[in-house]
Amino acid sequence: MYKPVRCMWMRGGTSKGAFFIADDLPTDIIERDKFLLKMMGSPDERQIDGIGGADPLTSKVAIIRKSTKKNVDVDYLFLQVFVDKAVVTDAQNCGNILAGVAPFAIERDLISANDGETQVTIFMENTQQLATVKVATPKGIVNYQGEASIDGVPGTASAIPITFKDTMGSSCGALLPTGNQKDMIDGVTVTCIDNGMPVVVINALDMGISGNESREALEQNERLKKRLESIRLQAGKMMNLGDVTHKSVPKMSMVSPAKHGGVIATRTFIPKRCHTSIGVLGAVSVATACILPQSTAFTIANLAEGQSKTMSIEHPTGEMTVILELNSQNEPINAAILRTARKLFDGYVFA
Ligand code: NQM
Repeated sequence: MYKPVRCMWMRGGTSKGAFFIADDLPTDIIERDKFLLKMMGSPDERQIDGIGGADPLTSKVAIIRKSTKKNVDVDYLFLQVFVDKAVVTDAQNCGNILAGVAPFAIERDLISANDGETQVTIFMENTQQLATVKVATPKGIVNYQGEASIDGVPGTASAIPITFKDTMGSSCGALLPTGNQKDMIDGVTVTCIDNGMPVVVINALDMGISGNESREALEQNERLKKRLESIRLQAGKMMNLGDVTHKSVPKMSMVSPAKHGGVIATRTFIPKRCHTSIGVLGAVSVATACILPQSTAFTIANLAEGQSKTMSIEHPTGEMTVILELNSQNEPINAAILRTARKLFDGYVFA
């Protein structure tokens, strides 16, 4: 008999995932991961025997609990369920799935909502850092419909603004975990950076691509993928992430001059598939690389003056705007972005 577990399937930003209350899942991590693999249908490229969408961007899990921390509403643990491998990892955070956390917590009565708008403070367990999110809650009920649009998602929905605080060194312990703004790996100059997400930033030309290619074209480029993976495995060790063979970090972002008036253009491997857009915290890390004078991004980035920088990061399906606040030493102290989310299905998943 397969066991039913209460689950909400939600779109968060440009990703989709299964949202659970922590108490509804097995406490034993091996048992929990067995259940998650089974319910997603992994390992299988098609995830035919599960609810996963056969893409890393639609094979994600959020586990939420009411927080016991001071001034925090809920704790959020993100898990990436690999599509084609029996791997469930907490080695990365996810700023897209984060957009669904506050609506889910309100729907499940973990927190009470105001009449109008509700501000929710979320502790992100993966990186032990905080995010503050605002959700439209007329009459105390989550409103998913609205006029905000984000590239990579058709139509419009209610805006969910997110602010991240002090995300430097989220997983690697330092903004520049190698101690340098640039390093050389396999003869390629790279910037290893972590402002919320570990990312290796590389000039697209140095990888033999223009940076205008589609996701599909890049995923067919076997030579490129091999070179990226070789650099990634070495960068992982240099970034204090250890052996990253079975981890979904660091992300590999190839940058080129912006084509649509933005700051920079990106093509990002996460890390085996090419992202249809770019991850939220991935974009924050790339935006941060743009302001470091010796980074691989600096010379090609279109930067505006000022301590508050509105930075449009272009990607294969449009752009993502990151607002980066810098202190007087030009260090990023917080980052803001806009997302939307939608409840897609609520019920029980069987595994
Ligand atoms: O970087 C994909 C996504 C992500 C992660 C990935 C994300 C982030 O688009 O904060 O959102 O890079 O694996 O959901």
